[in-house]
Amino acid sequence: IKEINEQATSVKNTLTQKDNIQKIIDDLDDISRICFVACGTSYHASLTGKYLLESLAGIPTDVILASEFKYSAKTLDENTLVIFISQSGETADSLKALDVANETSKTLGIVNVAGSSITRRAQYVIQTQAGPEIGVAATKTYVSQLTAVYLFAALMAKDDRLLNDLDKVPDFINEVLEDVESIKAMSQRYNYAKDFFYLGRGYSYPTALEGALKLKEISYIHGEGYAAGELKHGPLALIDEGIPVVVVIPPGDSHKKTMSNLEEVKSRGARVLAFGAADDEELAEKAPEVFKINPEVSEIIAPLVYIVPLQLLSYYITIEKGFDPDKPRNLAKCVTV
Ligand code: F1P
Repeated sequence: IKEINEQATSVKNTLTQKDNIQKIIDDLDDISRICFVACGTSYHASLTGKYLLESLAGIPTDVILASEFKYSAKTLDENTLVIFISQSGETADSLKALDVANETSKTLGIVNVAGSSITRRAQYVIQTQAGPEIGVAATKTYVSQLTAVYLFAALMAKDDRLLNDLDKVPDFINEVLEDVESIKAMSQRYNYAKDFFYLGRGYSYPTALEGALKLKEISYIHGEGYAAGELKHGPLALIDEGIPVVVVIPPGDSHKKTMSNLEEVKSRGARVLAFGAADDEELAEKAPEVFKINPEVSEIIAPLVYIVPLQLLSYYITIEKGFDPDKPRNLAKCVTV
């Protein structure tokens, strides 16, 4: 919980890397493709990076799980930038992939632990500024990775508006943290569940995946994140009476379609927990349970803010169930084999 509560500071501190990131970008020419490689939570930060780089800068971007990297290695060339996102900088699969990528391509590490192997072996490094993270489940390092990725994409795209909006993120995060009692109350109503679904569209899809991962990692409840538009291609079959469905629904382009997905699951008896804008009247009317977030948090910056209540939800459900959120079974902070 200490690390969850430090997230506004982690974002603020990582925003100081803007000039360093600009220098890296100035040095990188002839990049025609970007390829992210990562594991776990860092993979979800990478997915957000893909959405940002493709939609803002128009650069074709792939996201590859480090453990599956070898199948893509032959597609790399000197105009590919391979970005390794890793909290520890020591994850074995990422290191193996980095050695391969270094042979053909430019490589950049976005890493939290200073002096770690990835920071030594990658050609460029962005150091996230979250400070040491002890909790096995990544929280403040995730928002720091996202901050670095947002800065990188906004600078690549020369998007001054997004750069300005990023400065407001620490305050938005603190507002969420001040409303912790609402999340505690929510956790008491849902800790009975054996399965949870998380739905999000566009920028909110990686948030759904990361929210579900946090739940699995520390509470041992089965949580599955889906792109809301994929619902009717399979997962809808699993929506049953009483099943909790977290819907990440910030204001913006995706809102209308996500709302129709919300109604679809509700009509099948799901218990909807919506995370949306405080002034969203339609949402207040249609969802029985809404966690309210500042309406100024647009869809594009939502991943940096909306993940915080989902982390808190997992944390309090875990406490309710009597488990230790800092020592999840079967998990290591860093996977070195
Ligand atoms: C990747 C990761 C973490 C997760 C767990 C195991 O590590 O999947 O996201 O929390 O501790 O490893 P890293 O490459 O980001 O250090």
